[in-house]
Amino acid sequence: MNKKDCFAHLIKAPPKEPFKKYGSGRAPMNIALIKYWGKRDPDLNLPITSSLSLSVNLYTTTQIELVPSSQKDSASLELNHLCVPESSAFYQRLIQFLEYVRPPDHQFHISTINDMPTAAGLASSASGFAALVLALDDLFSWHLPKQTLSILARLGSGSACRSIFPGFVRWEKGVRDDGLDSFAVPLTETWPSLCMAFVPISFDQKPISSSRAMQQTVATSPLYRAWPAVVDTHLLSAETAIQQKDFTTLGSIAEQNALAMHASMLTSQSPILYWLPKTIEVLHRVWKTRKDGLEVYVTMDAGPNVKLLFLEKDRTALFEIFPEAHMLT
Ligand code: 2P0
Repeated sequence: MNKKDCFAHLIKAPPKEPFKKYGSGRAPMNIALIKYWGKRDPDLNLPITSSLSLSVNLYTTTQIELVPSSQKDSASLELNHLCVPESSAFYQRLIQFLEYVRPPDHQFHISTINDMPTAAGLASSASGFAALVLALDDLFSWHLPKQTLSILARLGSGSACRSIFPGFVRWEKGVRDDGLDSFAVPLTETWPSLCMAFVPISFDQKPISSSRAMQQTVATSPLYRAWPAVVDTHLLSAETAIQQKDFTTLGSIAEQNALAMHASMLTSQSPILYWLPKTIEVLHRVWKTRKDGLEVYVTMDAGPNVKLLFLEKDRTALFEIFPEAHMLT
């Protein structure tokens, strides 16, 4: 099954007129505690391993409008009230996705507002595609189950399938070639005193997209061979730690998982290193803080920025050591 067949299978009947004029959707950004790194199918964004994330308090809100082609000859896209040029990768990626659902003789106008910087390693493609799918569900009155919306979001960007849900979310890798069993599932546990903060390092464009970086790591890193088994172990330990509210275990596992992911990319050909000198300074500050008795752990994604994990009781002390941090939860 290719992407087009997946859309046809999941949406069943094509949308029928009269359409609503507008649809809207809002979805949280998510940060993986156990990372998705590597695809078994790059077209359908099917992962090699399952992953586990926490949805945070930053959102993408998207409004989508359907306009007859007689009034508009191509789609238009606004991001944070600014027009996105048709030549940009962001425009192309979104519009390609929308082609699978565009009714004949109509064009879309999309307006999207991000709480967070775009393409800065503080991933907004996850909340972006999740909000877009929710807006389409509203526009076309599909009333699809969350599981199906999660699969549709995955077809836009892998990690977007997790942003359909709040709280802790596990993305089941699935085993089917068509990916119909690869979707996110929310965990029942909540942990209000668990905090995540963001330490900004750089908002420059990434040197290599996460999609390309994943492919290169899978194809060339000798360490990647160990990754699937490492993730299976980390997932089990992390979910047990969440159930038992065992912060030491959850923080240690999340930090080790992120470092293992970066180690696998560093050993790919050619090496991929998203970190900047300031990233390493923050890592050393975290490890010193922990040695001094304040329990804080890091996680990092495909970018130089650092996320901190800590408990609410340590928040004031933590912000004295990391005054540049911003709360995410
Ligand atoms: C994650 N990342 O689990 C991992 C950790 C980055 C590092 O998912 O190609 O934008 O759209 O499926 O989801 C970023 O990759 O990649 C990501 P595509 P995506 O959050």
